[in-house]
Parts: sequence; C-alpha cells; structure tokens
Amino acid sequence: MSNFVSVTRDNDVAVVTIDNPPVNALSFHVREPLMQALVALRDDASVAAIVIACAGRTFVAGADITEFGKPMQPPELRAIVAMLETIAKPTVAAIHGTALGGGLELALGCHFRVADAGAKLGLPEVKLGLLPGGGGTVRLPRLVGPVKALKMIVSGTPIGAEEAHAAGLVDAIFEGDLPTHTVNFARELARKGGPFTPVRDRDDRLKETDLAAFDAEMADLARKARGLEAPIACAQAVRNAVTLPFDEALAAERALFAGLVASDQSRAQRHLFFAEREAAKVPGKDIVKRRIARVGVIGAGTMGGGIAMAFANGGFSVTLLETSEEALQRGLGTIEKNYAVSVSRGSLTEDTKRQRLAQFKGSTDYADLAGCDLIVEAVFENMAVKKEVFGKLDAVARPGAILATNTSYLDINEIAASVSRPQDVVGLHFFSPANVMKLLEIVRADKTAPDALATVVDLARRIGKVAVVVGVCHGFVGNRMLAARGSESEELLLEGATPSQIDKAFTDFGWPMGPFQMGDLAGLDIGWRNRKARGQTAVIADTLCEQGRFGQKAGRGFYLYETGARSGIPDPEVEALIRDKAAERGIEPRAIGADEIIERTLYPLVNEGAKILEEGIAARASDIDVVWVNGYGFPIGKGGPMFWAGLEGAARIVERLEHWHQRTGKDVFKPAPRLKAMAETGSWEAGATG
Ligand code: 3H9
Repeated sequence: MSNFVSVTRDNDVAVVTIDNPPVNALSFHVREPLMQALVALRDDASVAAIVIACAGRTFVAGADITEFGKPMQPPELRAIVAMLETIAKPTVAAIHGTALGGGLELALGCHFRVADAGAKLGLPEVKLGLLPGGGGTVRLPRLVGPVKALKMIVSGTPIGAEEAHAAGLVDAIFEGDLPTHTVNFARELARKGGPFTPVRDRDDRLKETDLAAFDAEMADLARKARGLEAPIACAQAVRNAVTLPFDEALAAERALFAGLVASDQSRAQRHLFFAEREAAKVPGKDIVKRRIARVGVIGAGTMGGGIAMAFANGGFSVTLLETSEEALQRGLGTIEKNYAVSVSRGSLTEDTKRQRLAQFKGSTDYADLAGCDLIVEAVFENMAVKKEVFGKLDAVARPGAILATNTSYLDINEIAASVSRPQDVVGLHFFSPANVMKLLEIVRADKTAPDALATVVDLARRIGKVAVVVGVCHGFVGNRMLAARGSESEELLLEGATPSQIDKAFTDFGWPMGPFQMGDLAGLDIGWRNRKARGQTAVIADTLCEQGRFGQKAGRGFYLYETGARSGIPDPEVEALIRDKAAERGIEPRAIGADEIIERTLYPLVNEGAKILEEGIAARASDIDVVWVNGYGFPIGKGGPMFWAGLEGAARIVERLEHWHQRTGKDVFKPAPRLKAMAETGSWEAGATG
C-alpha cells in the first residue's frame, strides 16, 4: 500500500485506486506500487476480478510529463501493461473524467473498459511531439480498427464515452455510481468465467484494413504535418500494428517513442504545454473574483461581433451595442450567418444555434449596458474615440463593472486616467476572428485592481482562451514584436529578395504563411492607415496601397489572386515596382539567401522579446512564446521565439545582430542586455548565472 495506490476489497473483487492529484499522472511513485499491487492480486487466489479506478476528478490523464527527458525509473508503463495482460482473471478499467495517453494505454491493458457518460478517452501524445509509447498505437487499432485509431492518434483529440462505446473501445457506460457498477460488472464477468482475451490477441479488426487507402491517408497527413515529426511517426506506428506481428510492432513503437522524446520538437511542445498553464497564473491565487454573468460589447463589426460570439459560446449573456440600428442589425446578421455556417459544417446543432442567438440582446442605447458586469469596447482604434466611449461607460456602468478595451496599440493608462474608476479598467486584446483565435492578451494597466485582473484571467479560461497577462506599451507583446519582425521586410525587398522568396523562407521554417502572404490576407490598408497616423512610411507597401492593391480582398496586393483564390501568384508588376524603387535609391539588387532573411527578421523578433522581458511587459520568456504560438503562428515544433533562441544559440543571435547593427546602425539590431545575458547563462531569468 502507498499514499498513491490503495487496494480495497468488495468480497471477491479487488479495487485498485490510483490517487495522485491533480490528474493522476503515472509518476514513478504511482507506477511502482501499482505494479506491486497488481502482481499481488494476480497471485491471490481469493481474488476473482480486478478493477482499476482513480480517486479525484479524473482517471489517469497520462504519463507524468515532467519525467520526460530524464532516465525513466522502472517499472515503465509498458511493463505494467504487459504484466496486466498476463492476468487470467477479468480486469476492468473504470473510467471517469479523462483517460488520456498513458492512462488510456493502462486501460487498454485491461480486458474491459467501462466509463461514465461524461468520460473522454484519447491519445493526445502527438500534441506533445510524441506518440503513445505504452502500446497505444498497437492496441487501439485492435479495438477500434486501424483507420479510426489513425485519426485518434494523429489528431490527438479525445472522443466521448458514447463514441468510444460505439467504436468498441468501451464495453459499457454506467450512469451514477461508477465504482459500484464496475464492481458488479467485474463480478458478473468472473461468475460467467473466461477465458478472457487480452487486447494484444484480438486481431479481427486488423484484417479489415485496406492498406492502399491507409497509405493515401498517411500521405495526406505528411503533407499537412508542416515539418512536424510526431504525426508521421504516429501514422507509421499504426501501420506497423497492421503489418507486423504484435511484439515487433510494439518494439518499433518503443524505438519511435525514444527518438521523439529526445527531439527538440517534443521538448518545444512540452515547454509550451507547461508555458500555457504558467501564463494563466497571476499573483494572489485566492483573491475573490468579481461575478460576471452579462457581458456588454461595444461595436458589432468583425472584431466586436467575434468577441460577442466568444462570450456567448462560453455561456454568457451578451448585450451588443452599436451606434445605429442599421449597423446593429448588420452585426447581428453576421453573427447569425457565422453560426449557420457552423451548423452546415456539422460543428453546431440547430438547437444550440438557437440557444446561442437567444443569448444576444442588441441595443443602440448606452443605458442598456447598466446591467453588464463586464463591458468590452471594440470601436475604431483612435484615442479620442476610445475616451469618448469610456466617458459614456463611466456614466452608465454599475459600480464594480469591469471596463475593458480591445485596443491593439493604444496606451491603456491614458484611457484609464480618463474615467473616475481606473481600477476597473483593463485591456482585453482579442485576435481576429475573436471567436476562433485562442490567444487573449490581458493588459494590466498601472491602476488595474488585482481582483479585476484575476477575474478576467479566470474568465478567459471559461471562454476557452489561452490568456497571457502583459503590461502597457505600444503594441503590447505581440504587435510590438511583430513590428520588429517586419522592420527589415522592405529593406530585404529593395536589396533584391522577392516577396515569394521571403515568404518561402518563413514557410520552410514552419510558419503557416510568410509576412507578405499575411499582409495580403489581413488587408494592406490597415498597416497603411496606422503608418499614416504615426507619420511613418513603407515605400513598397504604401505604393501598393496608393494603387488600390489592398491584398486578397482587392484581388491584388503583394501577390495576384484569381477570383475566390486564397493563395496568390507572384506578380511581375510588383517585382518591377520593387526594382524601380530600389534603382531610385541607387540599390543594386543581389541574391539574398534564406539564412539572411531569418537573421534580419526573426533575430530582431527575439531581441524585441528580450527588451520586453527587461521592461517587465511580460513576466516570463515562456509567456512570450505562448503569445507567438497561439496568436501569430510561430511553429509549435520550435516552441516560440524565446525557446527557439535557445535552440538556435543565443550567442550566435547576438553575434549576427551585432553584425547587422554595425552595417545598418538600426536599433532593432542592437542586442538587448537580457539577450546577451541569455547568451552567457543559457537562461532568460534575470540574474541567472551560467
Ligand atoms: C503520455 O502519456 C506518454 C505515454 O504514451 C507513454 C509513456 C511511456 N503530467 O491542464 P490543467 C498538470 S504523454 C504532469 O490545468 P485541466 C498541469 O501542468 C501524456 N503534469 O487541468 C497542471 O499543473 P499546475 C499524455 C500534468 O483540468 C495540473 O496538472 N497526456 C499532466 O484544465 C492541472 O492541469 C496528456 O497529454 C501530466 N500528464 O485539464 C494530457 N497533465 O497546476 C495532458 C496535467 O502546476 N493533460 N498536468 O499548473 C491535459 O490535457 C489536462 O491537464 C487535463 C486536465 C485535460 C487532464
């Protein structure tokens, strides 16, 4: 017996309970007593059946991720599962909450799996840059068939109990008291008698595989993997389960797992797993949060509408405010259309759509916001306009209501100073489309009250966002670093690179698209307007805008778009324009390689991140990674810019920045002291020693 694994008896049925809060991960201190308990029960003639269950809120949620990268202490999970399969009496896993990764693999070692109706089962290892390494790739196909197993393992998305039951993964679903039902189920099995076939010996579903169709599916996956190794390895392992004898397939899975767990990609993805959870932590965990039931959103344009949908999807009532009835109806109409698209895609039922729409109340009168607990403004990005809106809110909002701005750049301290209750003002910087994009930058102003901050951090989680708390500066973390990344784009063009060469360097790096493709998608007029407001210029982009080349929506921008096409084709006119502008400046075009493109775009990105850390705008380097992966498409396999700096070598980044600084004299290239410190100590922490 241990604190983490206990055995109780209900007459001839033994119940092994794992109790390792918060998620019952299979840490060494669980595996060891679990193995001992199972061996003892196997050899105990008075035990007719064995149930494996968990205490707390969930079944085993997987291996202990913190143990990866260190020597694994025996017994390993695969040894426990192998031992389980030597037991002749019936073994049953009782699943509540989530059976994930190693948790599901443990359950696959049992003869039977039962679940409560709310349980979820899955193998999400791929999201950590891994594959199921406890036999999951070899056993799951034997129960649900190789095609379904391939989908589950490569996507990493868990399925519900009903679906698992229909697929043959779960043998029974019980309502109510799961432990009692499971004990009765196990006793009945023992009474009827065996033999009970372990999953490893069930081959029928494998025979149904059409290998050609399977290979076509695998080829498609490889195309979509964008340089990630884990999805391909997952698919290979499932294929092995079909084509190789059980033990050989298991050995191959083990070898693939060993390769992945030691890879930079998996290290990067594990870093992000913990980084996302860290980012959601703010000091003062026990602060009493404010009650939020009704949310007001001002502005029913693309941004406001998306924000309103994000809150409605999270279960909140929403009052949507516009300046005119016409604009309001247009906004509500778009929301309805968006939900209708979800229904047509099958991701929403007609009933849920109706419920969601019933959560909205439209208004053109600020007085209707008086009942709201949180009000988010998403109006035109202009300080005077924002202050006017906040003035009106100050007059109508109830005391204690949180007043939030969705500004992407503006000084929130200045907005807060314009109202009588700066302690209630916070920034909620959503990313477009706000109902889809995961990232939420929560901007804490100088006077934001700790309970207001804690409330919005909690709220972000409730509406399914990945939240990062940041400080006030122009562009906060994401857009400020984006400006640094883009500061050399025009220069690279003028010196001889084409938009498609630069974009290709980015997509080869793993980004979903390059900066010019992204500019065309977002609309080049947005940056143009911002530059004009700040008295800045960008010779190529400005000229394109003057010619009405606003990007995809205009059919032409940096690229040409055929009607309805999402990807553009290079436009000789744009390349000629670039050469003309270069000639006007006396710049002789030269060949520019991908390395130089990365050095002049991504090294300044990292450098700006270091400055942001120095200034305390972000609390941790890993927060910056969370922003960039979730909001800007930084490749997850590289862990975000600050993690990648470690892979790339901070010393090399410093050296090359110094080179470019000498050549151009530009501030973006001047290595930040924190980056230099990282190069010496290997850590982003202030005051770390090497
Ligand atoms: C695996 O199993 C490999 C095997 O195939 C092969 C082995 C040979 N380990 O997410 P939460 C911590 S790979 C260690 O906020 P929720 C988490 O960091 C694994 N720690 O809760 C957090 O700590 P803190 C495959 C873990 O209710 C706390 O628990 N499994 C682990 O929102 C609460 O987490 C997975 O990938 C872990 N496995 O969501 C599942 N899991 O409080 C990963 C969580 O200090 N886990 N922690 O910040 C999840 O998806 C979610 O945690 C879960 C609960 C859905 C279970």
